[in-house]
Amino acid sequence: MANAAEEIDAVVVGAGFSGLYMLHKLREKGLSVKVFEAGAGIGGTWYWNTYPGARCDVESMDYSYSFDPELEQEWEWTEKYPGQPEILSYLQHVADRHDLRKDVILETRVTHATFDERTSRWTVRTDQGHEVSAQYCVMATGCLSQPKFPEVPGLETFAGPWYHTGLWPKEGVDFSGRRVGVIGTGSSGIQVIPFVADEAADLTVFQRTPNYVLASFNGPIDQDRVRDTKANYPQAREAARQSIFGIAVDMPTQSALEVSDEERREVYQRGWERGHLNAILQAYTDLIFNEESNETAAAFIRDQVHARVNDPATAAKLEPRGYPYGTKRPCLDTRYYETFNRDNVHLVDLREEALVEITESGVRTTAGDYAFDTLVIATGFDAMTGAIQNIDITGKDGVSVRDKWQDGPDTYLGLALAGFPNLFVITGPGSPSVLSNMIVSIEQHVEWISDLVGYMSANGHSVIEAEAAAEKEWTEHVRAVGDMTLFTKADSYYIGANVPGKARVLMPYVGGVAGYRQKCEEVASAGYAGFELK
Ligand code: FAD
Ligand code: N01
Repeated sequence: MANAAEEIDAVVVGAGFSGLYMLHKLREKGLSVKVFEAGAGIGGTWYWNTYPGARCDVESMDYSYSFDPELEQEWEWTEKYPGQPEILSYLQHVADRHDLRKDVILETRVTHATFDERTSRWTVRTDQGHEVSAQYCVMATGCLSQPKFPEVPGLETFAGPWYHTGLWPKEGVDFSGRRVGVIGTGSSGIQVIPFVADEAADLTVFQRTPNYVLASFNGPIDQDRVRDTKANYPQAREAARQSIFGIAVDMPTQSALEVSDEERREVYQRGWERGHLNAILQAYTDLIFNEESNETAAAFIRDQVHARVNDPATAAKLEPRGYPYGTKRPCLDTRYYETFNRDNVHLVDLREEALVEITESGVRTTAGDYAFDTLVIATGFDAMTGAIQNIDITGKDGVSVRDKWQDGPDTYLGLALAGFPNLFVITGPGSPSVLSNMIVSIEQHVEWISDLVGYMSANGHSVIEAEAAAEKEWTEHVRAVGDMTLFTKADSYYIGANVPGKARVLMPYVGGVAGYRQKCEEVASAGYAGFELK
């Protein structure tokens, strides 16, 4: 345990991709750093989400750090889309390679961070009794790290075991011979369901909103792709940085409505066969802006559901409808739809019979009771703001982040908050964040923050704070760009709709990774325009 009020240069909260790289970069600048991590291991998302089937849906060659050129040459990914164990062992390897573990304090949750206006330092306290005073405080707390539970009563009364996908037990779960209920059909649900179905005697899936699920065509990594990428990694990384979603794709030039039905279908079919998150979404210029265009892609995906599910009535329930394609996070699957062809798998449509409560014996809907031995809760996360608001963060004038964000998370560039000097957020609301390949966004934020720290010490500054006017202007820009798209048409976690009472505001910046990056670079080269430095 650290000494009381130990003085260090920086505290980083969280030891996932963000926190580990932030530690590395701040150390390079000569800072003393401590990382606090609530989990018993490093890895963040890839430490917590150990449910069977957990994997990434950005290709492994792209979902990896670019900062260590030797590492990206040496590391051998085995699959097109790596599974959770492989990503976790990659992160563990990075931590060992850069000797990061010695500054990470595990099983320790930060509870309070308080800015002292007299000393211009942050006092950070943990649930293990640490009290640390630091010049900088970086929230690397993750956008999808605060689990969210179903809003119906009774989970605590359920007699059998239950498991949230984001808090999965490390020893695994044996479903054999059990009657299992799964609530939720987002990315986590669609990944875990086929594996539960393999083992369970009987599986019932409770679906509220059907998702647009594309086939991943996952498999052993293509060695030609590995050779090509490794031969051109700097260019490939730069192409990702200069893209919209942090994944390089050929940019479309036409509207979906400019081409014939036949041509469009061929393009969607080719996109489908690539097994790639954005191959269809970025096939035309206007799929995310124009409902009529979007519907052409949505209809194509619905047809694929019918092609994969034998029972037409079940396929009809699984068809994504009622919101534009891409406005909730689309999914890539392995065997998801085919799972509904099994005799031991049943689908309950919660739009026909709403969830009422969880009982001692199972799940009650408006249509009746379902009995289970085990429940899997795949209801997602209080995304983007949940983990930050879970900490008592108090800035100038005693204002807390919780108060400040009551009507939505205002930030400057998704990186800083007016009234909270020397506090930074990695992939915060107002940055591309969850709408991007997050490793590209994480690296950009970490490097921007560490450059800023270098600039401050080179210029004799010790305090930096986002100006309220710059924050307001950026927040308005984020919302204005969002309003040009279809993103606000779906009840997604992007707009906070999955958490009752949360402000309904589009949180990630939809202006694209490349444009956003340019804006951050312009701010830095103008001597950190929009910030006050002291
Ligand atoms: P995290 O990995 O979430 O790490 C944050 C850490 O902070 C956690 O370990 C948490 O315990 C810790 N923490 C939070 N609050 C506190 C506190 N108060 N005190 C101490 N510690 C705290 N993104 C993609 O781009 N592509 C993908 O394919 C993809 N797949 C995903 C699959 C799953 C199952 C999930 C859940 C997310 C996925 N993501 C994906 C998003 C993923 O979260 C990011 O890619 C990335 O791993 C985030 O890294 P991070 O370090 O920012 O946050
Ligand atoms: O969470 P989600 P997730 N009653 O919010 C349902 C990343 N990720 O953990 O849509 C009944 O997407 C909810 O229904 P609805 C990725 O960024 C990536 O699956 O709100 N149902 C939905 O079906 C992803 O987007 C991978 O109507 C309730 C589900 O639960 C993010 O993490 C894998 C309910 C929640 O879906 C989160 O994914 C896993 C209620 N009260 C995660 N509350 C990859 O493949 C919620 N639901 C890369």
